[in-house]
This record gives sequence, structure tokens and C-alpha cells, in this order.
Amino acid sequence: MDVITLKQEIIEYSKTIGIDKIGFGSADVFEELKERLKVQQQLNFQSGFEESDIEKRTNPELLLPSAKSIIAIALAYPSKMKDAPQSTKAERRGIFCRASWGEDYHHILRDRLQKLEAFILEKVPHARLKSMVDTGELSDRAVAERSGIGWSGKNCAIITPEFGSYVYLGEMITTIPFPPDTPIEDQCGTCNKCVEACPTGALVQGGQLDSNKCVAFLTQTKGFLPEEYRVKIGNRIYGCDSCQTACPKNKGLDFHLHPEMEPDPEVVKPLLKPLLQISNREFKETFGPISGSWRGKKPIQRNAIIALAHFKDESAIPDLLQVLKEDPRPVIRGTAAWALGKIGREEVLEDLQKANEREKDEEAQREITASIQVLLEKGLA
Ligand code: B12
Ligand code: SF4
Ligand code: SF4
Repeated sequence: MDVITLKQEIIEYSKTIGIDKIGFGSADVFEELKERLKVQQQLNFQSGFEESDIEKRTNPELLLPSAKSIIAIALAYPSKMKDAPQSTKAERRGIFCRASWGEDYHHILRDRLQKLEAFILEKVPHARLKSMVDTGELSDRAVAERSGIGWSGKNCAIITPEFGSYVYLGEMITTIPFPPDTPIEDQCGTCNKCVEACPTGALVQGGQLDSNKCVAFLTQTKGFLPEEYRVKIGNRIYGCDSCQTACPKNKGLDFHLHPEMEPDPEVVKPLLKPLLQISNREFKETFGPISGSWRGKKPIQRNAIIALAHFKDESAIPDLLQVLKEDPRPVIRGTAAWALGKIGREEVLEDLQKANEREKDEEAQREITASIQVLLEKGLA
């Protein structure tokens, strides 16, 4: 079979299995990306979540010998939630970013890629194929850009003309020499809205991210959050969408093409206080199916405490005091102490002083001492 016909058949088939956009690119070395990754590494701008071997990241042949092409796929996800519960004064809520709504997207895209692999292997049994989504070595965005899925925006996202940037990306390296598609021209122009909207200045310039400052990254760390960022993350308990919601290319776009991507509003906009005491089992049952739980419950709980401080939720004081007294993890105790300093008044001073005497962890103790100081100053004012 000739590759042009096969390409057409693949495109047609992809539409029947819930792939919203498909593109083809060569498996040549990603030279520009290689330089970019080196720069990012030198500047210490990387998150540490990406594959560290730059050669593997940029040379598809190292991942699949005799690689000739890459098939890129994109699936659009919803940007608006139906029946979102309100965050009220009595019942404050946190928010998971849109990329964590519904079933974990890794499963959904892998399912589509497996179907596509089976289809291709039926036509070309000797073909060799290697698929990946997010956790693979390749840069999903660089592949998507090369394959004509979308352009690389100043917010770093791949923006498709059809679905905006709310698309998940995945790809398949193949040994079949498919004719490549043409990349889409940059359409950001003079717009700079995402850079201006970023709460932490993480977009140091259009298309360049310092991950260490990015709220999406910070919500996924497990240690103490530097104080300057605690006040910036607001009620985001996983991920951040600000540079995408600000983007005019996403305006009015909201796709509900995949039932499994529909969020459970109570899960992705959860009540904050119950998160503080949630058991491992309950956490796994409730949040296990969504991608935002991949770092476990500790970062989510830490972020929930920060969100309660953001809301200055006085009704959370008993919960925070309990955490301060009983939680076995210093990060959680220390962050609760910080939150009590933000929310509380003199009435929590005694508890903080007792906690200070008990505390064995140096960092947690530093947080408690700082919090006592804040409260004393409040009392004097
Ligand atoms: C590490 C990682 C992160 C890190 C770092 C993000 C980053 N911008 O580098 C953190 C934790 C911060 C993160 C956050 C998010 N992520 Co993330 N992440 C990844 C991961 C695993 C690797 C990304 C990477 O290698 N970055 C390094 C940079 C240097 O390369 P790159 O962005 O991949 O490639 C572009 C640049 O190199 C640029 N470039 C190349 N040369 C040059 C030269 C110049 C001069 C310039 C300006 C640019 C430039 O062009 C490439 C193509 O766009 C990918 C999955 C994967 N395996 O690729 C998902 C991925 C990028 N994330 C994704 C998502 C959805 C997000 C969030 C939106 C989630 C959220 N709502 O919180 C945020 C967005 C933050 C942002 N503004 O980028 C999607 C993006 C989908 C899309 N439409 O673009 C991906 C592709 C996962 C997936 N399979 O769907 N992520
Ligand atoms: S995800 Fe949030 S913090 Fe990160 S670059 Fe975008 S707006 Fe800035
Ligand atoms: S906000 Fe403007 S500059 Fe940023 S990605 Fe969207 S169109 Fe490009």
C-alpha cells in the first residue's frame, strides 16, 4: 500500500475513534528544541518532571531505530464546567486545573493511540511503532508544532486554530515514511496577554518559562512552598490555567467531545476543609482517577491549607489546629501554622506556643515561630 493512501485512511479512521486532530511530521532530530533545552537547563528553568537526557528527547531514532515519521494527535477538553458548586463563605472550595478534569487524560490518549497502532499494524504488519503521552521522552509540544497541530504560543501552549490550547497531546513514532504536514504559522502577533496575566512572572518572556516560578509546577511540589508564592496560588490546589484563560484564542471555546473528560464538580472543585483530614483510602477513591492526584495527597493538602489562608476562612481554625497538633508531616504542620498566622487572632496563640514546644522539625518550627510573631504583631496593632 502506498503511504499517501495509508495516511488518508489513518486520518479517516482517527475521526471514528475520537481523535480530534491528527498531524504527521518527520522523525528528524529536533535541532531547535535541542538548543532550547540546553538553554533551559543552563538557566535552571526546567521543572525536573521532564526526561533529562536531551539526546533522547530530541532524536526519535534513539527511541525507535529506523524511525521515519511521527504521528501527532490532539484531543480537546472542556473549558467550562456544568453545575459548578459555588465557593461560599461557610464552605470554601479549591480548584483543579482543566487538564485534570475528568478521567486521567493519559489513559484516554493511550487508548486512542493503541487503537491507531492496531489499525496501522493490520495494514502494515512489519511496521514498528512507539507511542507516548506526556511521560515519554519526546516533547509533545515540539512534535505537535512540527506536525501542523498548532503553533507554539507565548504562553508555551500549542494552540490549535480549531480548539484553542485546551488540547491534550500525544504521539506515535513510526518506521513508515509518511509525507509530513505543514506547520501552522504563529498567530500570537503583538498580543502579550498571557505574559501579563501570569501571577508570578513565570513567563519570563513569550514562549520561555521559568518552571520554578510557575504555579502549575509549584502546586505539584511536596516541600514547603516559598512564602512569596503561597500568597500567589490562591485557591488553586492543582495546576494553573491563568495564561490560557487570558488567551483571546481560547475565547468562547468549550468542547465536550469526550464523555470521559466531563468533570465531577465535587471532585475538581472540592470543599477545602474536609481535605485536611482525608484518609489515604478516601483520597485514592475520590481523586485517584484524575491526573491531578499523581503526586499523592500531600501537595493537595498543603495547597488546600494555603487556599484556606487565602480566603481567611475563620471557620477552618479548628481544623488547622487539629492538623498542627496531630499531623505526622512537618510540611503540613508548618503550613497550617503559617495559615493560622494569616487567619487567626490571639486566641490561637496558646496552641501555637504549645506546638512550638512540641515541634522537633526545624522548618516546621520556623513556621510556627514566624506565625506567633505575626499574631503578636496583630495583637499590638
Ligand atoms: C515538564 C512539563 C511541565 C512543566 C514545565 C512546562 C513548560 N512550559 O516547559 C510544568 C509543571 C510547569 C507544566 C505545566 C503545565 N503543563 Co505541562 N508538561 C510538561 C512536559 C512533561 C514536558 C515539557 C517540556 O519538555 N518543556 C520544556 C520546553 C523547553 O519545551 P516544550 O514546551 O516541550 O517545547 C516547546 C519549546 O521548546 C518551544 N521552543 C523551542 N525552541 C524555541 C526557541 C524559542 C526562542 C522559543 C521562544 C521557544 C522555543 O517550542 C516547543 C514547542 O512548543 C509535557 C509533556 C511532554 N512530554 O512533552 C507536558 C505538557 C507540555 N503540559 C501540558 C499542560 C496541559 C500543562 C499545563 C497547562 C497544566 C496546567 N493547567 O497546570 C501547564 C502549563 C504551563 C505552561 N505555561 O507551560 C500539555 C500541553 C498541551 C498544549 N496544548 O500545549 C503537555 C504537552 C502534556 C500533554 N501531553 O498534553 N508542564
Ligand atoms: S500556568 Fe500559571 S503560573 Fe504558569 S505560566 Fe501559566 S499563568 Fe504563569
Ligand atoms: S495570550 Fe496572546 S500572546 Fe499569549 S498565547 Fe494567547 S494569543 Fe499568544
